[in-house]
Amino acid sequence: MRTPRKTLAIALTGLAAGLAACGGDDEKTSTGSGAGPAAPAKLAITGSGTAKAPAFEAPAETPAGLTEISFTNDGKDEFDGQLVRVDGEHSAEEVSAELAKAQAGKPIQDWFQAKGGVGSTPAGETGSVVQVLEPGTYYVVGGEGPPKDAASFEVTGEASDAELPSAEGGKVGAGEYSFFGASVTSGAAVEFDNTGKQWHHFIALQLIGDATIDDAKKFFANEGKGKPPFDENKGFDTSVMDGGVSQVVNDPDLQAGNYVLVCFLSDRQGGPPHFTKGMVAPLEVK
Ligand SMILES: [Cu+2]
Repeated sequence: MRTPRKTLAIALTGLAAGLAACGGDDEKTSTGSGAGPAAPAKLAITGSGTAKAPAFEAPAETPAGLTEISFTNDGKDEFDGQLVRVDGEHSAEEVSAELAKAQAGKPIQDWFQAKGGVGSTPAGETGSVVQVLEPGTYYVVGGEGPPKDAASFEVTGEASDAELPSAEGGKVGAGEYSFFGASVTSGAAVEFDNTGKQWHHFIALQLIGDATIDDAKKFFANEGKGKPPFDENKGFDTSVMDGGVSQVVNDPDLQAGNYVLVCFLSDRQGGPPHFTKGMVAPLEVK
């Protein structure tokens, strides 16, 4: 099961990720042309170890364009496979330093871009998303602490104007500072679209019984003290997406019911977390 409680604790301090060193092997697993909606390229990322010290592997390169990104968690705990694109040349150590700032809610350098990837994935399971990848150098980060081994890869070729496939389960958007789209369908792919300029993530927590959005707002405003109005074992989260990033999540862990959607991130320039600025909203899963 996913553990939103853990996600909540991590997310309250910023990006749920850390990075210590660049490693990974050069095994190539990507295929496909990367252009056109009919045949997305495939990018397979794996994680191992623990949430506090995860290790990641990724192919050395993958073509730009429409890409199905899978993240297989061969580790012992649940953690995510977050993609970070760096503008220019930046070492794993520099990426790690920016992540630490993000966790502290401090201003982040422009070259550090959160580019989606796969959200929290239970040990032994695989999650996948479809995105349009732009060229550049990427790192895979995730978990709760500095990875034992991070992975980096190149997205090669020209920028693509490919579009995401339509998602049968519906679409949810995010901007400054609200969510758009109040209902999605369980058991189907869902699009998550950041139309804003800030980074956001989508965390959905299933409300218990008659609990309301106001109960959730009070809980978050009270820094998560007391009994949560949502089920700790029924939730879903995306990776962190900078402005303009969107993705189709192939099989989000959303069961029929009423959820609260929340973003715990602060602006890239720092400041209060977004749930204090309006990013707490209802989501009906049908
Ligand atoms: Cu946000």
